[in-house]
Amino acid sequence: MKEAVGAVEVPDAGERRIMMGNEAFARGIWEAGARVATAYPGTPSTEILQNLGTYPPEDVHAQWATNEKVALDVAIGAALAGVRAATAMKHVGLNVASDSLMSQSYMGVNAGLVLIVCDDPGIHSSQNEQDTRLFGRLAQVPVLEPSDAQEALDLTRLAFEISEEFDTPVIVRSTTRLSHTRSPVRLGERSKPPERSFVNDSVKNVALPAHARIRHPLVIEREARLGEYASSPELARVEKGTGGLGIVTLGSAYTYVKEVLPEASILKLGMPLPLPERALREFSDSVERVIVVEELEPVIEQAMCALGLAVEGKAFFPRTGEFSPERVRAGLQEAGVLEPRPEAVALPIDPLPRPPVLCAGCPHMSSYMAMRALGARVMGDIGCYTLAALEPLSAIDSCVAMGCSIGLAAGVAKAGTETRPIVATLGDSTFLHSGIPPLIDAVYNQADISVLILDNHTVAMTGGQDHAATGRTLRGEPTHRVDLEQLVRATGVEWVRKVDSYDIAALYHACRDATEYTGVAAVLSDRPCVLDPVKIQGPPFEVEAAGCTACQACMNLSCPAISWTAEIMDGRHKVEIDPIGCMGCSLCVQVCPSDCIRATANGANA
Ligand SMILES: Cc1ncc(C[n+]2csc(CCOP(=O)(O)OP(=O)(O)O)c2C)c(N)n1
Repeated sequence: MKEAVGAVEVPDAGERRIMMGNEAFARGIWEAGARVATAYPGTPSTEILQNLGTYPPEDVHAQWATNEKVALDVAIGAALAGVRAATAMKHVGLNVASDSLMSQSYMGVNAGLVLIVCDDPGIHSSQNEQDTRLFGRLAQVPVLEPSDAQEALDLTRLAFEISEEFDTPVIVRSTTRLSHTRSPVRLGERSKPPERSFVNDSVKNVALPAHARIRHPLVIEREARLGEYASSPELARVEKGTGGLGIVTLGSAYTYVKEVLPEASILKLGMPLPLPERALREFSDSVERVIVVEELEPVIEQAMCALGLAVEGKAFFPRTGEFSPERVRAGLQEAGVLEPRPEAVALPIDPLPRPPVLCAGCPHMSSYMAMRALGARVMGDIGCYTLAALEPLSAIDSCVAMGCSIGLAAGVAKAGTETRPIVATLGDSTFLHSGIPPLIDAVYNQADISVLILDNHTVAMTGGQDHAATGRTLRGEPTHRVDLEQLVRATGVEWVRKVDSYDIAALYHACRDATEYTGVAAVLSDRPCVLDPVKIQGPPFEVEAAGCTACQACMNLSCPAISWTAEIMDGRHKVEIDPIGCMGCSLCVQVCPSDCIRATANGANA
């Protein structure tokens, strides 16, 4: 065992461990001898970098980036400078990083460069369920697709080898299911890749039109060689079964097929792109009927059709949502391959729906109370606060993708059709990620909007990571802290006010004044997230039932600690506060018109 800073241990080679997919990706990056790893958090990918941060810093430098493009650029720079480098992101993160990836594909690498991109079939915690394989095809780079944690480790290591051998960035595609489930893994040694240094090669390293014209044919030629490599038995594994049916599958879908149809002949693809044409043709020839079982888009199915191979797939399986053994079974039943099973006995359970809510004491609640009170047209953004779009706050009118709020607000303002005050709301991490260019744009183009930055000093949505305005690195070391107020002023915003998110009156007045200002005005609503670390202001509050008129003012905060009493008093349900859930933030006290919410007897809340 080797000690790492902030880490408990680095498990030895040869050990067998139960690992989450994301831990295995981290281990694979470390075992491959990578020296630089960088990411912007995003579910389901976040734990990869968090986990790498537990390996010795002298082995691998792990850091949070301000966004995915910056992360990829740092990794590209490290690879150009001669060390293996990795970046990890969620699927939509690749949209942000794609500008660099498209050119990097032409340039190739020096040392190995690997992108771990985690898709989210079923949209557990994302804004869409795009299929990263399509990006791989567009960028003409290889995509590897593991099925379990062992393959996550092994294929990550292999990805670095492929990257160097074929001079290309490599994508390893994961999904929520793989990233967040655990399976056994045999650990390996950390390899020592050959030492390299920066190679002076302008045609290769500088993306100029004249150079790109030379490089593009090489990319196409590389694609053909990679397709042949993808057909090798290690990456296109045939598992001979009985009968004339052949299933082509990959990723998590492979494990479901094995569960519901263990006797079928299977072609398991470890590297679906570039297309393993030879392996697909040979497999098709060896069976009577081919069905492709792939999550999301029919990438393999359509490619096989284009090769003129007889194939079925999405006629039986959906293009949306996450697969499961039940879904795969249902598809195979529809294809007439499996007999219908007797109806499952439904359990007599009717679980209460639990929609996601803001936490008790969440500092974002007051900001959206202020928005409602102002009757503002609110362009939202992506973070915990997107939940304010739901009842009872219902205070966000639109939200597209990270960093879009300010641009959307400016567009609404320029349309000239809106009579309400126009406000963009976004969190501190989102502002740093992609909110700065649109703020500069709004000032430059004299948009008449207000910008409300919800500064809770963390990336709460993905579990409380640090960023450039927290003053701490990924490994928790102190570093420069970006001053958001100064940053906002530097873009040219002259009207800026910073208020405590827990002071509803001050927040409301600041937002009202901002909306009355002509031009871009900014309010920083400032209060650390209650969960990072848990900050309990004081003992909980309670309601004096006699004074409660059930007016719902406190209910509208959407605080999960506030609910109706079960019993009826004076002819109505009254409000009660769960003393375990209450964080003592006092927001409900501030909005109660009857003044009937008090600190509990042993408390000292004011
Ligand atoms: C391009 C992209 N990258 C990452 C994510 C994952 N993600 C969603 S919101 C968010 C940031 C939230 O932080 P912040 O804006 O500070 O708001 P908070 O959740 O702390 O309230 C992240 C990283 C995403 N949805 N899209």
